[in-house]
Amino acid sequence: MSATAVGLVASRLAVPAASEPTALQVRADMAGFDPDGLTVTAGQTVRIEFTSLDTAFHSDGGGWHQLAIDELGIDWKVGPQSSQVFRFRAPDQPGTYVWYCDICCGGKENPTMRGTLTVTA
Ligand SMILES: [Cu+2]
Repeated sequence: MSATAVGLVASRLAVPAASEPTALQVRADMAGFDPDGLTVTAGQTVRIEFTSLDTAFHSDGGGWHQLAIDELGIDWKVGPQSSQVFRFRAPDQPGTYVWYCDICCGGKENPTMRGTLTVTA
């Protein structure tokens, strides 16, 4: 590892490192999702590592965040400053699906805590 890489790692100590860098990365904090959109191919098995950047000291949700897509039966939750890799099979039909977090920030009606999954042919 080069000195530059070590410096980058040290400057990002507050952010949990991805445990599976080859998975699609989605991070959540009180400001929303990063990124707030993903594109996957229809019928593919997709791995998403979902990370909460917030600490347990948040009064609004205790640092937990959710990524839910009702139409696909997805309801993933991660605890404060932790991550988990989830797998799902993208639907066969191309389309767009809105995901949301219903834990914090006023819940699923808050447009900040939303993202879009795009399924392409
Ligand atoms: Cu949230």
